Amino acid sequence: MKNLKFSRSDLWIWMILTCISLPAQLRGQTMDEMWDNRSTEQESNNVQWFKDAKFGLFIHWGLYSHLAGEWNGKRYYGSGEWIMNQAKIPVKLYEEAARSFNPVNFNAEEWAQLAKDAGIKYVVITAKHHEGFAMYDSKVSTFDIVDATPYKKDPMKALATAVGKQGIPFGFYYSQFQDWHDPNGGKNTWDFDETKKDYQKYYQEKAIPQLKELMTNYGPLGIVWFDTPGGLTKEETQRFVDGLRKLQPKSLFSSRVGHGLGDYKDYGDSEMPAQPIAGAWESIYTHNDSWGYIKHDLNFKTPDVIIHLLAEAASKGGNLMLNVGPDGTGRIPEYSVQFLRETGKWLKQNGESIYGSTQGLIPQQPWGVSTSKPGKQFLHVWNRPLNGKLLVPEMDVHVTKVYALAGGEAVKWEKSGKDIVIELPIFAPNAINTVFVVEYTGASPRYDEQAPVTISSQFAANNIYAASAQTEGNARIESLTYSHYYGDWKHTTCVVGMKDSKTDQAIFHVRVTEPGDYQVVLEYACEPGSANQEGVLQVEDKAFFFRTLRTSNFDKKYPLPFIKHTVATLTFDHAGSYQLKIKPLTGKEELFKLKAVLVKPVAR
Ligand code: JFZ
Repeated sequence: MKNLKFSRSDLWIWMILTCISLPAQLRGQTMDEMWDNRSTEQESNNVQWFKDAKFGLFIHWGLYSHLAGEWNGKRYYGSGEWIMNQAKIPVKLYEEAARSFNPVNFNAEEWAQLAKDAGIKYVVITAKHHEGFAMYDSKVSTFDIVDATPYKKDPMKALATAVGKQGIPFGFYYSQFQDWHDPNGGKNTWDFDETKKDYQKYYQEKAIPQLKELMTNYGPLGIVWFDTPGGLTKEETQRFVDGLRKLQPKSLFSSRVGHGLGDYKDYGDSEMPAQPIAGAWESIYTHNDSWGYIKHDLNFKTPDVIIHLLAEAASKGGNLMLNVGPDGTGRIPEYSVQFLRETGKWLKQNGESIYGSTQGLIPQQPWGVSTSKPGKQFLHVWNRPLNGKLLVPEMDVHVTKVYALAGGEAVKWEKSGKDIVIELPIFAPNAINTVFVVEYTGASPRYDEQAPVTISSQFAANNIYAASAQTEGNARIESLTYSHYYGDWKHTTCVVGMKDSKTDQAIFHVRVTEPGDYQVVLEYACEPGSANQEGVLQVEDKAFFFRTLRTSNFDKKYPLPFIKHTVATLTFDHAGSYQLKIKPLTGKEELFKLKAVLVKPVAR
């Protein structure tokens, strides 16, 4: 450890922490406690800029980027920033890797310009990830980019300055508990004995002093993005937060500071809530499948996927923070640069429908999603109805005009009962997301969580997602988490727990806009122990029987494959409301994990 000059605030913060009495190892949080997914207890009073920002850029850049997903000639998959853990690389060897980390291609102004061009409204970069390596000039540890590498400069200082010049709020990610380099940091079980660790020593001698450096020496921070909390009780976390807040009172702390003490809520990695969520929250997504750079991970989300994710998050009242993983030379991958720029072009024309918006007034429709501003409803259309008539259901307002956001061309519309029907102009069928604006006067209609799901013959498929189910008995809606490789988390919301034919069922309330013949497809995962069980789909007085087909066991360390199983061809005799009821008939095990019901018009 370097000789530390202690200022009054250092001592003050340590005084707070030294009153902590219990041995650290008695305080370890469980994995579930660590992934604090509860909403935060209080919303900071300066969170409005964050709620309006909508689109952030996450940057995972560390010594792991230099390893690029390879170690000792072996390729690793999943989260590149976890390679030290995955390969159980001893600290000594990991320190040696730093000697060849020299990001000479890093250009802070280029990164800041890319953020600007992409329509990014805040930037968060990893100052110290779980590997324990500081990407900035730390006086607390020599395991940092200035002392341990030939680069010898502080890229965080350059980036904070360049991003600030673009007028974009800047923040640091800091892993406050996991530190695989420090003998008292969390979760290095291959070099150190977890039972002998003194987490408080780690907080007092590394985490707190480094956070103090970051919150003192890099200008105003919009965000401090904590991650994987551990080793502290709620009271200790409160003191930790109170101590740090003194340094940057306006900075927002992510919910992963732990114990619900953040200023806004972060969802799990690459997780989107199924329904609109009140308050300030953020969905974070990798651009490919890894946060940190992996040279052989080229599964980059294309601009349409990015723009749909952004619109979906905004339609539910939240933000999307999309990650890029620069390589060990300091270059952001070319596809990330290109696809971010294309997203920025879309935002240049349609940003009014995203920035400063709030959740949509109607749930997701077969054509897309909606976002709101006072007196305006923005319709994000990415599935064009075959007949060119866009149904905006149950939007009972006094419409004053309807127009295309890009270009402002007025479009024909009519009121039909409580619905609005818009004559869509011809627009490029491959348009990623065409936004139409419905301007209206009078009170905004309330969002109806129970609104029926629209089924229309004008779309090749109408998706009824599990989150819209009314569940009875043991049936419940759950977000299932799983990965493909390692730490590359995926989440799917399903109806689970249906096993008792007498009590359990999922009911989907739908509104069919055109009578006719349709096929019903159940999309589900089915464990081998649940296979070959009978279930039934009931629509009015008709019953459609099916027997479950096995997919695989559910294990969060492996992919969770879903099957699309056509169980019925049926006729809706009239337009209007129906209930689709799904329940188990025979068997004692859970019927299946139902992801969605797809209703497809019979093509003629
Ligand atoms: C953490 C890190 O371990 C990971 O490397 C990356 O930095 C990511 C953004 O954050 O991973 C997590 C943290 C929380 C959850 C899942 C993965 N969670 O709450 O489910």
